[in-house]
Amino acid sequence: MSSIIDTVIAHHQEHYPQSTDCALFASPGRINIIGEHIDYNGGTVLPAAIDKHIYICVSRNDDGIIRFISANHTETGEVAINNLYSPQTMTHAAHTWWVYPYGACVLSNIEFDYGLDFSFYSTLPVGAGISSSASITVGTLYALYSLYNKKIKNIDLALQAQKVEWDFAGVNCGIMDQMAIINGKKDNAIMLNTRSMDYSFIPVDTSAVRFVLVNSGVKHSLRESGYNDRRQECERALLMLKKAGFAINELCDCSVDDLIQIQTILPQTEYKRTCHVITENHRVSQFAQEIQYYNLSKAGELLYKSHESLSVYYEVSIPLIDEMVEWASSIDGVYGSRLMGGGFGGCTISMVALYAVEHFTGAIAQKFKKKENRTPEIYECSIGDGTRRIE
Ligand code: GAF
Repeated sequence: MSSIIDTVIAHHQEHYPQSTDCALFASPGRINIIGEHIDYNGGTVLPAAIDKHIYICVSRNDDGIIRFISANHTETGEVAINNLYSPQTMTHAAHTWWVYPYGACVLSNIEFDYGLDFSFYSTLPVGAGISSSASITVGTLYALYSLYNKKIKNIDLALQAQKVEWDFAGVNCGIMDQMAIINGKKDNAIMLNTRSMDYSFIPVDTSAVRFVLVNSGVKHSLRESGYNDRRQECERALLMLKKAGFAINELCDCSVDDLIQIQTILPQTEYKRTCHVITENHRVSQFAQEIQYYNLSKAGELLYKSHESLSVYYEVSIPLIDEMVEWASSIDGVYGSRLMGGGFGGCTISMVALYAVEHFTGAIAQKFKKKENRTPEIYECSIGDGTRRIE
């Protein structure tokens, strides 16, 4: 840890040589073990924070300007504290990486009485579906509240970060990523009911299994992908079902048994989306049970089923990711594998027996290289703590 801290602080001081004292925060990315595209349908999801982070270093300045620089982007951003809300800045920021920390500054409602120099340093790959945007937003909000000594509940901070995505980045995302990032706990997944926002921790036995991500290298952007379309399709399906007499508030209020009737009501596209949502919600509770009793093969089967549903019914996969899941299923020691996150690219997540991790990474890389003529990035994830201050 200490070498990364030194690197991050050195990076900050190199760009802000006048800074004497800086506060340092770490905000993790997240994996989602199961429960995809149901966090905006009132479903229960099972994500976890991981040991890859965006580091946020911040120091005060006397020029009344908030600056954003990043080791991972050449473009820099700045805005005067007395001009934070200017429509020009909002429009300009919308297409830059610093839209997230900027949106966090605006929505935090903090009355800035001095400027701030922010620097970001990421060990989280961007566009891989491991939530770098939620990580930077939650991390910036956390840093701001900490600097200004303001108390905020984790849930309220998560909701503010979600609103940054909605209002500043144009992505109508659910609440899973923000809640996983702020509430993360080492070696535990978070079973989150996205309607009540209640959650409990589910221990993950890291001496038995590992979650391994393989990056397709196809960048996924929620803004440009069909993410918002999927959300609208679900909203349409919900309206139609309510009109047809279903006493429900969210699609996840329906049970798997309702699907026979639902098929007679909804047009094909809306039915397919609903079918994924309802069955995925059911799979999450099944998965939690199986994993609790160490039925790893049965739990893994549910991951394959989740993938099939995402691909066939929710239509958010791409041929390369379908192939990657297929390859994973042919490798010894793999319990299950599926597309992870919003889809249309990004990573697969595979649940692999600890003894087989090395074999898995070698074998999948070989298959990938043979097909794509390039070596994929592979991340062996440890489950870690949520956003925190480190110095
Ligand atoms: C993205 C979104 F940000 C989440 O809210 C969630 O909907 C996920 O895609 C799909 O499960 O990560």
